[in-house]
Amino acid sequence: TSSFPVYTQEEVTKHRSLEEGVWVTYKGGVYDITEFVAMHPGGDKILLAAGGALEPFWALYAVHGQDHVLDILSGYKVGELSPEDVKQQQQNRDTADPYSNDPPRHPALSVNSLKPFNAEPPPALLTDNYITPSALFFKRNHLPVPKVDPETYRLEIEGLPGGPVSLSLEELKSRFPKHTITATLQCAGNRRSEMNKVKTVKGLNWGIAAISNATWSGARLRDVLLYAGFGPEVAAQAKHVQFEGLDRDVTGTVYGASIPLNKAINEEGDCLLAYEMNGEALPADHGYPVRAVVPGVVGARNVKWLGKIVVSEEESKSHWQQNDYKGFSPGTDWDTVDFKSAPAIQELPIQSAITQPSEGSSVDRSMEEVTVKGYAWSGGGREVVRVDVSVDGGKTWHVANLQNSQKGQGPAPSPPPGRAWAWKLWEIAVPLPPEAQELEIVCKAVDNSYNSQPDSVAPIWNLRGVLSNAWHRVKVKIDE
Ligand code: MTE
Ligand code: MO
Repeated sequence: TSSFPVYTQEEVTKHRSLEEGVWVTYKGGVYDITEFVAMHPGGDKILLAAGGALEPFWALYAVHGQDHVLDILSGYKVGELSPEDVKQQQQNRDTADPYSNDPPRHPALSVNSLKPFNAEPPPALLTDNYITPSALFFKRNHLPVPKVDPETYRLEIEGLPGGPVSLSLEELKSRFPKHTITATLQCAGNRRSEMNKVKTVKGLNWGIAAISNATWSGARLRDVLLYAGFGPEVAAQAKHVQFEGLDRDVTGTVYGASIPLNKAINEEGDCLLAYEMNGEALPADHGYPVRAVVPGVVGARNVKWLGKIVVSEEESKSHWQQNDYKGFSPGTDWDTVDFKSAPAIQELPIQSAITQPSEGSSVDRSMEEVTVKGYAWSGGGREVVRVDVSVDGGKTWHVANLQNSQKGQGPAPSPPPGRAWAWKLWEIAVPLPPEAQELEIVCKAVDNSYNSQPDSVAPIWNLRGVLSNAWHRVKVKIDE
């Protein structure tokens, strides 16, 4: 039994402003979060829940439903919700799960968050195939998967002199040549868990597999923009191409991002409005029926369930372009961070990681060598030219063998300069050092601009845990 007063929903509903107080309910409790909202810039999103239940919001942003948030909330408890109202809420909830349209997923995925769905494949599976099977491709959704009817789907294109243009899926497929590229997508938060070990960061705790490689087919973004009226007079003014998704939050805000105009319009940019992934229609989780594929650029700009393209002098105004997916100094904290002061991440830095063996596993001394496998990739179309592997923590190094195609198919021809969009898998057998009882396996990659990875995490730590690309290290025991 609790000592808190009991409130009806009607009473709670009266508190929905900073002046009247901001009350919310959560699991039958009533909370006065006025102080919390006033203290937290951006906490105003929570005002939308004011006077009502937090649950539908946490269903949308389940990643916030973490223990520390519950701890914070408990400090603001002022009462209990009346039992009749609790029952009513439960009934509403059962019929209003915004995630009820989400597709089934492969059980092998390791799930970081269910609602929205975020998951990565087990590292050892990741590098079994040069092309990641779509079911195992990492999935990064900020919102529920929208239901899109291919018959009524329209892609709107705005910001060009002839006025808005609207294309059906059929038109997108039939009016423009179909172009196919192999491109790796990587989330800005890949390997965030390693930053978390240095000092807590905000975001999904990704391991090393928020990266995958697929073939993508569709219309060239360039062809579609030219068709829609892009010309020299636009080029003189516009600087960005904005994308809007059809996925939306409870307030109707859609996912959005933008890329530089040059990347979108350049013949060698290879940007696609993709309707196929690995030779099949895009799966629901990957943007059915159409997504932007912006090769060499951070996952966040590869907008899924693409509904609108806007050619503009300005970047996307979306939260994810303006106030997220930016890098900062290790010295910048949540009190001092100014998101306006840093550019939005576009091209990603050089990256590599070890997928085999796994941390804490062991190798048998009688094997005499250890086989190490992994992936390497760089942003901006820069080609990985070398991967160095050490089994003694970085004292001595060996050069790994690079693979740029599916095994058994022979090496693919080298991509044209500046257009290496796909990762390389690598592998090497290193002799076991005679005296060692434990190995510290390390990898680092080099791209054709001779960019290399930093040796440790701390100097690149940042509060959002993005751009985590230090040498990857894995400790393995030797069984005598
Ligand atoms: N597009 C929409 N419409 N909504 C999203 O939540 N997530 C972005 C991007 N495009 C997202 C989106 C992010 S952060 C990443 S890393 C990639 O999609 C992930 O693509 P995938 O799920 O196909 O791997
Ligand atoms: Mo991402």
